[in-house]
Amino acid sequence: MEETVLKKVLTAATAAVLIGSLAACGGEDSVASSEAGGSSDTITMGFAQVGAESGWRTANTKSIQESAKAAGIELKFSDAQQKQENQIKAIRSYIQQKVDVIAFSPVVETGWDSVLQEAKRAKIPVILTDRAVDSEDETLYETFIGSDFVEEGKKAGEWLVQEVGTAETNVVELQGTTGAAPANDRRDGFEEAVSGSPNIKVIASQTGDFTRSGGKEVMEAFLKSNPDIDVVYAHNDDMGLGAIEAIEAAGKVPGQDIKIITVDAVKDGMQALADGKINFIVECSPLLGDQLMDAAQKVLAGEEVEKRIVTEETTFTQEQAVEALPTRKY
Ligand code: GYE
Repeated sequence: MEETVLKKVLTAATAAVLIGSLAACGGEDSVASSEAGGSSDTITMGFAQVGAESGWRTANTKSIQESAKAAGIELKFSDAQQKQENQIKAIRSYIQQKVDVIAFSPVVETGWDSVLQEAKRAKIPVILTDRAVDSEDETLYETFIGSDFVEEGKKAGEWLVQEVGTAETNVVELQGTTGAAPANDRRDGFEEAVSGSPNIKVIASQTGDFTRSGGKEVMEAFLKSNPDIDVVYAHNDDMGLGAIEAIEAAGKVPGQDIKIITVDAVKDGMQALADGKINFIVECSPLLGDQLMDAAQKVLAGEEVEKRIVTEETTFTQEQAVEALPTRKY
């Protein structure tokens, strides 16, 4: 093919890709609508998401987008790629755009006061979903909708205490993102539950950043330096799934040679539980969209909302996972 012809073909192909991606941007699940600020009776919500680090997060994003659409709320959505500075930037831009309400899931617990004060000064109410901030000033947000992560950690620890009885048990812990509420609380709840069992020892603990690749990498290192691992406690399914890969690569059988406890109960985790590779999962529901839209509508109508809305959740054994899988929504 002649050079000029090739160039033309390539230009046409690039244009097609560009048009395709622009069309995708304007699609139904789109980030923003074109109407900044929304019309007077349409609520506009700016939502600053943590990232796309896990199956849980994907399900959570989908829930928020679907619920916004169903409630007729215009959603401006941003993904912070697990970086606090990106979330702060997104919140500032929502303030500038004068959205009606800001919602976000804070990647870490600390360091939010000044941006939340900016929102307050601009009279834009803020709703926290999924993760908490540790601010002492509770007037900086309207409500916090999400799970009780300490309780989740306790359920994981209580199952282990029951399971191993008095047997000497070495646990390695794959922690969530350093400084994140679910990482801090799931660690604390678990520690509390096993504190009366001196036979259960957490021999190593490190962050895997809530990702599958992080869980795999940390588990590989744990396996190299600790020959006697009995149990993995992973703060989410994805890190547990990464650990399974590392355990199998080391020639051991996950679920048998090394038992695995995780949190979340997303589809892939539940499948591994049903297959016998994970031993116990504590549920953490990502379906927070409806409650969030409901709270936003109430706040903007001047109605009372509870300062803390706790998500209901359960736990799953291998047998329960087999039963629950066919009707699982996420
Ligand atoms: O458990 C994990 C995700 O904040 C509860 O974040 C959420 C956690 C969830 O990455 O999978």
